[in-house]
Amino acid sequence: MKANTLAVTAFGLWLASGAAAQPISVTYPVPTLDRWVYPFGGQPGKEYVIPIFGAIEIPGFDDRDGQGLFGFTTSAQVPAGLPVARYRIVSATLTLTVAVDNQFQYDPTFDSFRTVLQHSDPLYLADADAGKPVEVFGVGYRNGWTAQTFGETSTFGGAPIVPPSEGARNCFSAIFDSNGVATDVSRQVRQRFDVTPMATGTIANVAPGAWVPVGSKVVFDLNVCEPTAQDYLKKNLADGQVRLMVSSLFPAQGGPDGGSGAYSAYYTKESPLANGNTAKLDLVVVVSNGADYNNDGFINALDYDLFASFFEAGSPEADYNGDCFVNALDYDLFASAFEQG
Ligand SMILES: [Ca+2]
Ligand SMILES: [Ca+2]
Ligand SMILES: [Ca+2]
Ligand SMILES: [Ca+2]
Repeated sequence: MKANTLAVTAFGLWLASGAAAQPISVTYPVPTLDRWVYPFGGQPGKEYVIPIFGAIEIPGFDDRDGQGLFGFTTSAQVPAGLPVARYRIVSATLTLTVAVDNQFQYDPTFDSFRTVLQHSDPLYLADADAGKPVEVFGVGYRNGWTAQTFGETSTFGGAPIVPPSEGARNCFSAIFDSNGVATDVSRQVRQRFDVTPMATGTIANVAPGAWVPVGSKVVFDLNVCEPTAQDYLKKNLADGQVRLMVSSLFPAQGGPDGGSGAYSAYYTKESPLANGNTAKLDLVVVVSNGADYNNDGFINALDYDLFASFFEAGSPEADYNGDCFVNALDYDLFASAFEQG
């Protein structure tokens, strides 16, 4: 009986404090998995470092050749399994630590695929700044693999388009359409299209074009305002894990100047030197109760009034779909959820 009384009291307090869902901040200092996605990795998932590089227009290899998969299990702090519309990502930041000293030049800005074509190619465009950006994407899968089945040590790929490994990777850097369908961008140079990543890595205290010291933090502040990125991350939270793929067109082979050993590499959780230097994810998310906007357990006029007051104020609490704008689309989505009860 006493337990019941306590429960009723707690519920009463919760009722009295009914308010819009508040953002929660979570830091994941160590990934659940980190994995070099490279066809010739000897011990997938167990590497001490993950080198990120390209094999530009080299038959048998993807342009984005050495990629890095980073995963973080989120379900203990952010409840999984809810309808995706219940999640809103306010910010998401991946941080990696550079494991090699002065081995690549810092480029914090977009480079077209045209900058890594051969000089003789009619589409070739000179790179306006030294280095290539290091970029982060959502993760796509092929050959029946999914985020649920592909693990840290799973096999790299299936049957290649061109042997030994072109177009074959089981998980890849991807862009997504409005339905969440993934396109592999690993062969974007030979397929001739530019891509917009979720983020480009930035480094404090290193000037663009400078060689990057070991231990530098590369920070990827994900563009959560971009709807396909927001949707990807919502689905990830509903699945209970956030997975990101880091890749770059730094040419280890190929490219206009034949490639070089100038590319970046990052510590993994397996590295003896990784203490405090593993991949880290910082999230700020809102988990709402849908149309029960004041979280009092009922859907009624109080919810409509609360949403409308935020909407009229143009406040972020009324950004129902998480695209960083408060507009008629949000009103429609809320109204639809409200009507469905
Ligand atoms: Ca690992
Ligand atoms: Ca550049
Ligand atoms: Ca309510
Ligand atoms: Ca919106």
